Amino acid sequence: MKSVVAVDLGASSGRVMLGCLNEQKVTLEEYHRFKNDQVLRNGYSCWDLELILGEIKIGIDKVIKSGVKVCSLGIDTWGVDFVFLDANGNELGDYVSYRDNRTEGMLEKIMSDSGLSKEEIYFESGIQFLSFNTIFQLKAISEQKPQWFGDIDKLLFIPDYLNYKLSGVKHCEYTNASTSQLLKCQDKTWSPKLLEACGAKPAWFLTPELPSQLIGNYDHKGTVIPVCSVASHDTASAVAATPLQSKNTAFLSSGTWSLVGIESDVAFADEAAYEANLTNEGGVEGRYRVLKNIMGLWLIQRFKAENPSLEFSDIIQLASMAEPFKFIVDPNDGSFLNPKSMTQAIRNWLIERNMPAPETAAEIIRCIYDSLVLAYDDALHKISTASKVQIDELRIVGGGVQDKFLNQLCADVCQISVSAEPQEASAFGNVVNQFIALGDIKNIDEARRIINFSSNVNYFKTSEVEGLADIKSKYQKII
Ligand code: ADP
Ligand code: LRH
Repeated sequence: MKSVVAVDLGASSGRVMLGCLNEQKVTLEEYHRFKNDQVLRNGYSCWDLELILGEIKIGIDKVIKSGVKVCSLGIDTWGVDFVFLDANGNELGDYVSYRDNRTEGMLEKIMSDSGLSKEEIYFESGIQFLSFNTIFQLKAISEQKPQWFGDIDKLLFIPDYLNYKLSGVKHCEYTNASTSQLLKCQDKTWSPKLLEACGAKPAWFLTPELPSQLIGNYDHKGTVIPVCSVASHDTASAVAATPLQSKNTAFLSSGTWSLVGIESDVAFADEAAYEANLTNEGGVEGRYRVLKNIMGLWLIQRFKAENPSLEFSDIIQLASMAEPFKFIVDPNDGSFLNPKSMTQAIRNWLIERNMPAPETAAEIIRCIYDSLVLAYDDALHKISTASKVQIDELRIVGGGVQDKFLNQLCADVCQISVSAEPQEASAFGNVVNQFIALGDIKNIDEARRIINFSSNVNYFKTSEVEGLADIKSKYQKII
């Protein structure tokens, strides 16, 4: 049996897991879990990276103390965010999170200053427009904090930065870098014109490299553990661990964000893909993750934070009691990205459009669930139309697989067969990427077979929803 440590940082929590490969079965054991809350620093919504690094070390320490021999460790995190280093390798500026509103209006500013059109940016990068992509964060800094640009030697994305803090090695991993909207989609190298458009210098960036590489060592009080660069975008690791049955199986990575998409050997970045705002993020083995970001269970998380007495089981029970499809919002509206109160944001969204608003907790929760699954259905249609790939099955992975009500609603509204598992998909993906680097698993196809064999898969068959066509056309009118 061989063991590796996977550090998986999601927007809601971080975990340190031990992954073991034993006779073609891979298992995960959680050693440490901690909350990941944003903090306000100098007026910015930031990640507490010092605390996160401390928690990662605590987790690794727990594994080492258990006496297990660890062959390597890997880190995956959310995308787009980064840290600047000066020539001495010291951090510059705050660790600002993608939920900070500093990027408002930056697409327009880039277009007017650089002369690039929205289409040109899309066709070059193949990446969907999300207000917080790295390209817009860099433009925001060049406008609002140009002094931060003065001393920059390197820009490291969060997982590369954490690897650097553990090993001292600066590296750039491709899947996370791809979320920046600064890479050329086809050749996977930095785009000089997109870098220039946001005021960044090519010298700040290291060459993006495919995952599954041992890059350095972490010396923990004399115990040396090799550091592996895995598919360091958490969604790339989650998709790597998704046992897709065929090219016609779509994935839904269901966590703080809901990422709905397909895996493809080719990118889709033409007119149709632009119209659908599809993204072509980097995947393992140089593949593409053709997907759409949906605001996801963040909506539930924020509602839950406002109602701390409610457990997830209470939330699911309340949802099942409320009248379905009575209140529907566009869950991807920017007003839900970081509102003070999610309840109020949902109510306001409807009131501002002269529509009746939910009153009770059950109605708010049901509104979130219904709106999310309608967004999944819309995304599946758009992806299928733009890629011309027929989608006949959906595999759900991530923390959301625990929500059987949501999985069933998804099968019913999308009218698609759903299978669900693994729950800790990003950690599994992280682990198998390491076993590939160590030579114990041949490739991702073999890894997926092992993961499927190791999981207790749940299946959700479609059932009929009364008036579904009308409900879907109502959704199309409001988005
Ligand atoms: P991330 O990695 O983005 O932090 P996760 O993949 O851990 O997110 O998923 C978190 C989500 O999983 C929560 O927001 C919640 O909706 C869902 N979840 C977590 N625990 C439960 C549970 N016991 N029952 C139902 N849903 C759950
Ligand atoms: C999910 C995720 C997603 C986006 C967002 C910023 O955790 O990585 O794929 O990139 O966070």
